[in-house]
Amino acid sequence: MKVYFAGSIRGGREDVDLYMQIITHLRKYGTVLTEHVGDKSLEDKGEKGLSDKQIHDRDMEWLLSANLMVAEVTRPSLGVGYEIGRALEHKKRILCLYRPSVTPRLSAMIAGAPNITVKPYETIDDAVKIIDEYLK
Ligand code: 6IA
Repeated sequence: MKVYFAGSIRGGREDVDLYMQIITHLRKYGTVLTEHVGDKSLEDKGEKGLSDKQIHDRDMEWLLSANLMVAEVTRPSLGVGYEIGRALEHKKRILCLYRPSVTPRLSAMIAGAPNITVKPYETIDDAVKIIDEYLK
């Protein structure tokens, strides 16, 4: 299985450690195409000098090849919202995870979208259980 993990980059990196923990769990199910989203030093590395267009086109190619999208949507990110919309358009399975203690009111365009599974959680243990249940 190929998993596309989406999490905020320019939207704010406060949750990067959590992203990596989720990615580590997702690896048990297959290849995570976007491990860099959980990489703390991504901003310093500057994604190996790729232009915004190169990043967009490469990520879209990965997204189209994925069987599943898992998005951590606690931190509002334009890029993550865009990726979710594109994944919906291509009828991908989409699981969105968010922490109500940080974001009590998730965007209606995510919370109210058809064909997206949206699950609140608080700890990494909760997230692991939700992912296992979803993929059972
Ligand atoms: O709007 P955002 O930057 O928060 O969007 C984050 C989402 O877009 C993630 O789920 C990624 O899949 C994708 N994305 C955005 N920027 C990048 C990137 N480098 N590399 C890979 N994927 C990206 C950004 C430049 C970096 C040096 C800060």
